[in-house]
Amino acid sequence: MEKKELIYEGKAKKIYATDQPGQIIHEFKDDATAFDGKKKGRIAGKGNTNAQMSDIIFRYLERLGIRTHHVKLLCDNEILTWHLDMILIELTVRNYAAGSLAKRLGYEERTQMSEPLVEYYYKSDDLGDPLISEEHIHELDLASEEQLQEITEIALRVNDVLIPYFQARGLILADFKMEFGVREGQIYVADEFSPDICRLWDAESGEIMDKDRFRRDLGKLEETYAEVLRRVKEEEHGLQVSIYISPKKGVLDPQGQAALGALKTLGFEEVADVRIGKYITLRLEGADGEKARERVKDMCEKLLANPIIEDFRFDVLD
Ligand code: AIR
Ligand code: ASP
Repeated sequence: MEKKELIYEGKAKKIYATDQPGQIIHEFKDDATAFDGKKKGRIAGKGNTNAQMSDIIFRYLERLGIRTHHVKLLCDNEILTWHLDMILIELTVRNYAAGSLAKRLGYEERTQMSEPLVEYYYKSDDLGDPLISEEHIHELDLASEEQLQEITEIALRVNDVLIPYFQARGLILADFKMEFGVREGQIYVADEFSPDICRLWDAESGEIMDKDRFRRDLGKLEETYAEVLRRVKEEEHGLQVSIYISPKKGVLDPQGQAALGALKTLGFEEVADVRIGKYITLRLEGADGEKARERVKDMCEKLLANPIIEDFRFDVLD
């Protein structure tokens, strides 16, 4: 595959044509900008992190049945993607208040949203990507009603799968931005998924692990991007298994009984039944699908649970 002429240069990426019909190359730059390009700088290694993280996350989303423009990683800072007709909407999903939302509505930073909050912005550098309503989208004819509904559903699904994904890597996904495009009548997730387009907070220390370090001059830029990539890469391979074990109904559960008694004493009279079990996580390497489920069942029956007195169930996620 041949890299051909430069089609477009943005703030953080260069886009090249290729000799493959309908496919383009995104070269991720180390350049960083913020506040509509007013603040400029460079973060060594950012291009590599963002290309490789996008590759890993887009492949993960694809495995869950979410269509993305991603084709493959070409080298440390380049990905090959499908060329899309871009929808000129930037959609954000926010689990916690931060950045422009905190400023605009007076939220204290890190206030948790009661449910994921979706916002739409008009993708226009000249206008500074302003916040827009569904009515604006309709009036500007940026997307049909069905397309708007579909991109909203995709973004919420991505949020649902990436919250636990980052949680398993010790990171809280506070918010993110998504872009979309159309190819052969279908909607695809576009752009990238990296610390440039989302907010990630360390689950233990609360430390900021994304581009806010640049926006707010917090330092440790290279280290932070490298650390996020390290965490994403570390857990890339294999299947994530969650196993839930609880005492069978009717089996004596002294711990549960003790907790029930103690809860009632503390004034939680509404508690009628407590059963205390355990939660086990495993990662399987070199395993796949149905076979993996059989093996996990076997592990539960032979060792992890006691099938005579305990029930178990499990989820296997790739
Ligand atoms: N974002 C929005 N426009 C460009 C970017 N990168 C991302 C931010 C943040 C989320 O969208 O990185 O994760 C919300 O940004 P803001 O500035 O509206 O609070
Ligand atoms: N990259 C965008 C800009 O330069 C927005 C941001 O990430 O803050 O304005």
